[in-house]
Amino acid sequence: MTTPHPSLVLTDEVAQALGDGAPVVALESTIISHGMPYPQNVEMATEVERIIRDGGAVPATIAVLDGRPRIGLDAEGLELLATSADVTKVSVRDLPYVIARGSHGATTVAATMRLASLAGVSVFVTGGLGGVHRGAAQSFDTSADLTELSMTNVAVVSAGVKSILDIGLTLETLETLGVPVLAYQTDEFPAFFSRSSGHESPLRADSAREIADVMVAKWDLNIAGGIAVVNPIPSDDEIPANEIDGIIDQAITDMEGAGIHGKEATPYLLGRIVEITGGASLTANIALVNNNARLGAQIAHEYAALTGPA
Ligand code: PSU
Ligand code: MN
Repeated sequence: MTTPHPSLVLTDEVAQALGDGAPVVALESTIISHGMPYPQNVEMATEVERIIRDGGAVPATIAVLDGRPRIGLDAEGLELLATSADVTKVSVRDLPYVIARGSHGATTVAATMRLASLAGVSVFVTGGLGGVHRGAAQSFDTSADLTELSMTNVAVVSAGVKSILDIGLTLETLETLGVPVLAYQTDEFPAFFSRSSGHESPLRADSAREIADVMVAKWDLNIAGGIAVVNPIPSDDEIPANEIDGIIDQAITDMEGAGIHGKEATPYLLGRIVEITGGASLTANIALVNNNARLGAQIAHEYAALTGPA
């Protein structure tokens, strides 16, 4: 096993599981603080941890509290992330700053991957990845999540990317960066709210064991970087592309009208979509995160079985 970096604060449960080589699943916190309204955010965070435990793995929600990177949180920590206005959105570039100032930060996919890797956690469950924004040829807005996937050895389970992004350009960029994209039990790359994006997935996997095999093969060859596992939202929960697309277009128009850009763009769009759909997008978002948690626990299980105890 990797000895966790000494600057990290692990819960006893996570430290014990990592020491035993038992399955651990990392979870991000931007989705809690900047991705969903209260109280659904803390309910989602609590439920996801329960699903991971039911799946026989230990959940490790990651954030920075009082300047300390935390690997695993208690109920009080989750509540603080869900309610406090003092929690900033933290991608990798922001980590040194919140740590140096002793403040609170909710970690994005990129920052969560980096801290998970420093702790020795190889599987991470989230809702949606960041990617290449529409209009990126002008704005250059490409999420640091993609850069991080190119260099940090963590498998990230998501429901794909939503069409607030340019899905085609996101897939092109992942190819350039050498990131395997494995669609779970489908040939198509999923579009978060909908199972269908119109883009074929580069690769497909039909079981958690097949995904764990790819993790082992990649890192055994010292090919640095993550693996994007994309798991389509369950059919019963999906919002069909033809319904959500117009809503997303509207949210982007509203964002441009409000002059919002940079790190505020994604949180604004997520919030606006919840407003326009009258909460339906939030229900779908929670369902897909839960679905990803079930798969993530299985992958962590298979990976631990292949890599053995410490
Ligand atoms: N997409 C979602 N929900 C989210 C995010 C993205 O559907 O909560 C969050 C994740 O934390 C992701 C971050 O890592 O937004 C990407 O932000 P940016 O585009 O600023 O890199
Ligand atoms: Mn951005």
